[in-house]
Amino acid sequence: MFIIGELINGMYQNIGRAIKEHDKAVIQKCALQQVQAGADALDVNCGPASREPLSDIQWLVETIQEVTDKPLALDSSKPKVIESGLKVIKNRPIINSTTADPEKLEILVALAKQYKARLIGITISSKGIPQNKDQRLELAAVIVATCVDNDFNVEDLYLDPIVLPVNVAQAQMKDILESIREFKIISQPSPKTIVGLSNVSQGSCVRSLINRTFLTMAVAYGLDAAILDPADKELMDAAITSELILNKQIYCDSYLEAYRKK
Ligand code: THG
Repeated sequence: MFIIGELINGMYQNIGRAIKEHDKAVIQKCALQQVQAGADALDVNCGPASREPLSDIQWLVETIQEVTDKPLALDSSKPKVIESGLKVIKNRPIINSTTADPEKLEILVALAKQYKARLIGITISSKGIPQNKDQRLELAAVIVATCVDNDFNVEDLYLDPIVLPVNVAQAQMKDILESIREFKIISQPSPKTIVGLSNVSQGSCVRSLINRTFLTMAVAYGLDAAILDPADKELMDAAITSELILNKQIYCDSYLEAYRKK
């Protein structure tokens, strides 16, 4: 499972303040904490309150790169902000994300090609968030087709069904899980799949349990990657154990420690 740490997001109060005050220590500590907890990559999101997202994202990228070489996922709904981050990124970038809107898709697939980035495609269009599996698949097919038409390697595409909070969209959870399985059969080779996990428990009070239960189920449906809180040790243990059960790792009594030492 490819883990992207979600904690460098201006939506968190401490991060929002650190961005505003250019407090490098807070960002660097958060980056290292996530890497030590097992993150393979770090999401970088200036948050909704950023007044200067074009320069804030560059400051974040440069600040994080001083302490880690892990890949960074530039998380913004604005292609201009992503492009700004791409200009200063040293390692292979991840673009988070494009929607299925043709205009946005063309711009971001072209940027992904230019910067040899991996690309996250979320199944949202100008009509909003889909309400069922068929709508998700339709949008996923649009994203895959645009990648193929532009010679962008589909194996570098991560499709995201957009996880909704279980407390408001309980009836959609099964469709979201099944979308993960069906995204994989849209093309050969298959695109990869990803979720923003914490969305599922927003507004609920037993967040950690809901997060790890959903993750475990999503892994069973073929999930390849997740944006999550790697500081949640029980969640990370569940992710590792899910893959063990699917025979993606060899069992030994100390498999958790063995995985963490990898
Ligand atoms: N898909 C993709 N990218 C994404 C998401 C997605 N990026 C953003 C988000 N969703 C994933 N990251 C988070 C980060 C934090 C939370 C949820 C998802 C979260 N935050 C607390 C809350 O809202 O309750 C904030 C707590 C605080 O303010 O301190 O839950 O789906 N591709």
